Amino acid sequence: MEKRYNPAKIEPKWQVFWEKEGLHKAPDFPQKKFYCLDMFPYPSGDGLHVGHLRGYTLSDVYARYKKMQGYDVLHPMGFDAFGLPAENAAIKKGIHPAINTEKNIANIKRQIKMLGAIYDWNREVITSQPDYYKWTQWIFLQLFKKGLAYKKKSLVNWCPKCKTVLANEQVVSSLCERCDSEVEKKELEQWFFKITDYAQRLLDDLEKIDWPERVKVLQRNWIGRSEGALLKFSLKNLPFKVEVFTTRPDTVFGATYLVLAPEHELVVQLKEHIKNWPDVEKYIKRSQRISEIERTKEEREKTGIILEGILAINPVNGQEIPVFIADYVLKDYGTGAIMAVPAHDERDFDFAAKFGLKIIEVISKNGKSSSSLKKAYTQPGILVNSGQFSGMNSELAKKTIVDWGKKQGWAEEKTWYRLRDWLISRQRYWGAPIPIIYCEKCGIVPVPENELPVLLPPLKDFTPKGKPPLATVEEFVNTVCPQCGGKAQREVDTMDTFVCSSWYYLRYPDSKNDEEPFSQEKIKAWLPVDLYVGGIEHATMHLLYARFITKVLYDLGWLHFDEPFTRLYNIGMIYYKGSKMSKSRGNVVNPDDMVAMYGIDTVRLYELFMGPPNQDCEWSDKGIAGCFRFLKRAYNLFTETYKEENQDKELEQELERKTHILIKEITDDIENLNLNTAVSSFMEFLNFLNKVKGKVNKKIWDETLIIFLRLLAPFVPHFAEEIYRESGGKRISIFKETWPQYSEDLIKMDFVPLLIQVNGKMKGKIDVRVDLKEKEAQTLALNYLKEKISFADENIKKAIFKAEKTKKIINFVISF
Ligand code: ANZ
Ligand code: ZN
Repeated sequence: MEKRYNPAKIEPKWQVFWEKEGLHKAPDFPQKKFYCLDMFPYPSGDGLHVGHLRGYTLSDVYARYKKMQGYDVLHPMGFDAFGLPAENAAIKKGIHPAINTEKNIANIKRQIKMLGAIYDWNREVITSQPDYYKWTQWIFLQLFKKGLAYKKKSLVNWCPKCKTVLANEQVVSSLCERCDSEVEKKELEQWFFKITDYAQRLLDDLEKIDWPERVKVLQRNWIGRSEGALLKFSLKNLPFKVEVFTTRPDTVFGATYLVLAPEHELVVQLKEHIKNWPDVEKYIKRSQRISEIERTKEEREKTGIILEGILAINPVNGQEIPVFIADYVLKDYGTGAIMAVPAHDERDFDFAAKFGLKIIEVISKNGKSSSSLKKAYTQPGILVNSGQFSGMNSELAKKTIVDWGKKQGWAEEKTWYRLRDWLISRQRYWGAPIPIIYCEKCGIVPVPENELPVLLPPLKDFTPKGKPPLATVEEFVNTVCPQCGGKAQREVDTMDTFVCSSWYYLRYPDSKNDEEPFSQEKIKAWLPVDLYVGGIEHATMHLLYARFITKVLYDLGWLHFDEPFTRLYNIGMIYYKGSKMSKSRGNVVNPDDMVAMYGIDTVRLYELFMGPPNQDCEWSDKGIAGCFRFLKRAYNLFTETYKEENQDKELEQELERKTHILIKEITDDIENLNLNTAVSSFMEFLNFLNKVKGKVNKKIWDETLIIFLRLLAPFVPHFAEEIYRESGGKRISIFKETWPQYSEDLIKMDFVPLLIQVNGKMKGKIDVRVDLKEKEAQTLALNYLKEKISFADENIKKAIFKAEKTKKIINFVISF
């Protein structure tokens, strides 16, 4: 064995060995399975920085730990290779996206392999390859057959200069991200997936899964369930009705005007009755240029225009009220029209104040009406100025008024979801072609499954030019109808890459299957995913789409489960020199450099040691050097020959106890993914070992080191393998050894439960050491709370800590 710790010699050697021995291969049919998944990267040209490796290190520790516990572990990796970033990068460089993507994949794969993680590369999936996107197209067809994929005209962002549709993310304060021209709205036919059919299930089933509460909150808000009512207002002397969606039917007596979205169909239908049409038309044009986010900002100055000559009738009291169009009302939410109640809605209040409209108070705190309102009162209360309903509590009035309106035919209950159908078509080149054919006789015809994949044609010029790039390839477009054999044309749009990534976790267990997307037996053997690790930025889109596609395939009988990811863990971001680490900010730490300097085991250890893995952390050059020193010292301890000096029986006992405490701490920390505290425990333990060195019997010493090494193995696998094998380990690899067990008896008095409370209410319990100090208790409890419930440090007023003999209690007093 080398005298000095020399990672440059050790690490490549074991990586080659593991690969040669096939130690990372997952069986097709496991005995006891654990599926550990990372969010796969998209092959960016910038390569990975140390921030990306944080999650991959964490999942690898967990996967290796599970392996040592006797599980068969599936830990796969792949590339999310289609999509805009890849295409834009390729356009910029003037390299074809296929070539550019391949090059980037090679580089990122090299970097990931550097980590020495137990990925089973035999199962790799690359979404831009035909053997994968064939099945993405197959999934599209399943949805199409079920009526869950449909085509509809929809308003999209259109850049008149680049002549292309832009995603919302490409519109920066209503300008095109690339050329800075004003973005317009244009109506185009688009493909959608009907995710709205699953809104309620997507909401309900959040209860079934072990996910961070903040992700659940984000999904709940994104789905946005609102309970309310549809109310119909007639127009005076006209055969039209305006239907509005409201969550506050209790305020209908205070509705003093109506507002339609500028794009509402009725506006054009009313054209000949609108006396100020030219001005109205101008306003409509202008509002088309403003993004939805802009339009709904609370603080934005309200704009709008009255529809002269049009009056609506409030069904509750027959009052005639004016009708406006205004851009704070959105076309795609509710019915695209509202009853405005300025006394109880802030936006309506601002609007009414600006246009001098009537403000009628109908809800008051105490049941007495006040002389003048200075701002909208949005709380519940008692009805006033509301005819026979005055005096009623507003919650009860919601139901009572709707029941009354139901009998008279102008009201009905309605639950509205903010979630919209998923727009999946892109007028772009670098994506999976949508497998649809248009026949003059038969209309929309799906490509037969046995003709998949519809191959993406090789294209030299794929820059967007006003029509989708695929429309320029005649051999691609012109085809025959699979139904009647007549002339037909192919769909020229491609799919959103989120479709590719919505099902990739189903492909890994059977990634080479050419007959089916996956065999059901292999899926039964491996899924659902037991642990899914990735960034919080995917809280809504990707994670919601994946849940949706899983549910659809479950309903179709392809899957035996309807939630894909049993446990989710979010990795925090890495900051460096004060800001988020990124190529564009120029503050990137390249893992290649770090590996050259310290070796990968040090990098791995530091990635974990930096701080709680689910929180943002600052990279520190000193910190990583400290981890390197730890490994050097540990290496010396493991490799030097042990000399027994004077034996101390008491120390021997203490060492044994401390070792068992360490086993428990590391096991619990890995289970809870508190890997930073695990690394601290290793460091403390090493200090203790150095203190007792020579004073304990060699047998005890050796046994202790064996345990220590096994506990370290998932964290620093090359280091552990080197020492294990070079000091005569019996098995082919330390990862074939078992995970150490602790004796409850030995550590009994060392752990007590820490009860975690918020405002006196129990929120959870964790085991902690008897000698835990107040500050550590606070940190541990805070981490726990952040993971389990949404919890912000700012709200903490104080923390009260109590240490008793058999338990400890920490109570956070918070205010909102
Ligand atoms: C009358 C009213 C009175 C309202 C009141 C609120 C307070 P959530 O909870 O987010 O679903 N609304 C409905 N459709 C809209 C649209 N297309 N664009 C903009 N606003 C719209 O919000 C529902 C409320 O948002 C509805 O209830 C409606 O205003 C408004 F004291 O109706 B309300
Ligand atoms: Zn046909």
